[in-house]
Amino acid sequence: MFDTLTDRLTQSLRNISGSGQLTEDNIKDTLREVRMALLEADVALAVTREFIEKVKVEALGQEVLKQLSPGQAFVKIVFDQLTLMMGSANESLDLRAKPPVVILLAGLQGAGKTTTAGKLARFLKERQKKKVMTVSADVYRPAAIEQLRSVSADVGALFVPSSSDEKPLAIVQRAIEQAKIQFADVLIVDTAGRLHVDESMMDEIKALHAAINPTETLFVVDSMTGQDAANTAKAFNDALPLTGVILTKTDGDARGGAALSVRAITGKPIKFLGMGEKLDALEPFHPERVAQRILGMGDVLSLVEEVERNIDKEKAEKMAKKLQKGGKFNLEDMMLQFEQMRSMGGMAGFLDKLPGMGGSGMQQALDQAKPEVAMKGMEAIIQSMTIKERRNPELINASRKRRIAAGCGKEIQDVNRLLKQHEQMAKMMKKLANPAGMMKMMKAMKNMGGGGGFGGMGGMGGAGGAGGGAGPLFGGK
Ligand SMILES: Nc1nc2c(ncn2[C@@H]2O[C@H](COP(=O)(O)OP(=O)(O)O)[C@@H](O)[C@H]2O)c(=O)[nH]1
Ligand SMILES: [Mg+2]
Repeated sequence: MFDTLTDRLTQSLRNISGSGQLTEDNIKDTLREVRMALLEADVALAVTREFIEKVKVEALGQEVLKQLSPGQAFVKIVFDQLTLMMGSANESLDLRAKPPVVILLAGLQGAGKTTTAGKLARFLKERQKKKVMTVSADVYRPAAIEQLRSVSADVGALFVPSSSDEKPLAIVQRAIEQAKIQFADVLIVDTAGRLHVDESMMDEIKALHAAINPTETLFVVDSMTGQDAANTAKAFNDALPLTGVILTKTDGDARGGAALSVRAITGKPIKFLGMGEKLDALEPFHPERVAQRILGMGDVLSLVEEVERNIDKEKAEKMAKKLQKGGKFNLEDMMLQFEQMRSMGGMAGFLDKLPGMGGSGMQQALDQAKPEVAMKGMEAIIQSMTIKERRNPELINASRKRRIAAGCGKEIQDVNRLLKQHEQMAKMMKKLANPAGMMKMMKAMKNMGGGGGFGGMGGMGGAGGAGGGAGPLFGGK
């Protein structure tokens, strides 16, 4: 997948040379080449345009770190935008509903629905330990029902027989009853496709959808049809509330236009990739990994990350020094703490690195407390302050609070809460900053034995700071 695109992009991206900042001038040619490469990969024109525009805005608005060449910085920008274009993070199936969770598969004939039904059944059974049942509502082709029976048997899923003289709706309602009786966790419904989008097919699947109200409605589409895949996805999405897309036959797709366009055109996430005819050839879709595969520039990307990590480390060390000299922990420092926490994969990522903290109980507590959301809210408040206020929180009187709250769409109480949390954090920092406190922390960390885990944390300043931050964040919830 993506071979041609990778070749083209790699070539053009290596061409930005020289030093200093990215300018209209030094990115012009490369942007043109990236644009050509995307169009050749059969990415839709509108999507390509928007992509190029975003890359341009990012590139011109960004200060290139002195440790990087403009070319390297540009690769990172293209990578970030590619990832964003495909949806930024993996979106998994929603299986939390009361069982049986119904998954409806829709798509044109030959797209790979029946094969995908088998693959999904296998995936859910093996990876998520679900009891899976399948049923075919494809009453136009008796062979299609037999095909689903056969793949279901191969992967060890329960199968509800159906026949071509039944109505699709009656079949599915019967299957839901069966799923309840046999305690299936998931029911996968395979449907009939046509060669083209036509009204009667749409009406049939719309009625089916309305009657069974599935938790997941997945559009299955052949990636080799390029931007047409994105357009058919749009037609289905206009008719049905899709919850996601499965791209099939990506093993035969050298261009990748569908993968790049679907999200932008439909607004719906690609959830899986079909990568072969066999029933184990299904992979959850990870935009970041796919973007990396497309760019094929793992070396440059890890270098950029390394440089960014070091910059964070320097900032953290500077802050630690300041605190040790008796300097105050101000709101700018608090923002830095948030950034660092995020670069460690957020609160959950941070706790995961601590032995004994990564368990599912902790994860659940975190899900409920939503520290990431709280953090975003606090950052918004700080961003609404002037630099002077960030450095001297004591200046913030009632009228300033009112202005700050209005500036970020929050309430005065939120500003008060943030200031309180800052105060607690500052106290904690003061304790950690004196040599005895530092020693205590270091010893505690050694005892936790988290050697590897702390590698990326950027020295004492980073580690101590993040640990100190955890308390107030939870306290405030
Ligand atoms: N190479 C490849 N072939 C696939 C993939 N998914 C499905 N197919 C093939 O595509 C053809 C049509 O698949 P089928 O599941 O019957 O499509 P349906 O009409 O949508 O149910 C079959 O020959 C499958 O083996 C895939 O990910 N890779
Ligand atoms: Mg089929």
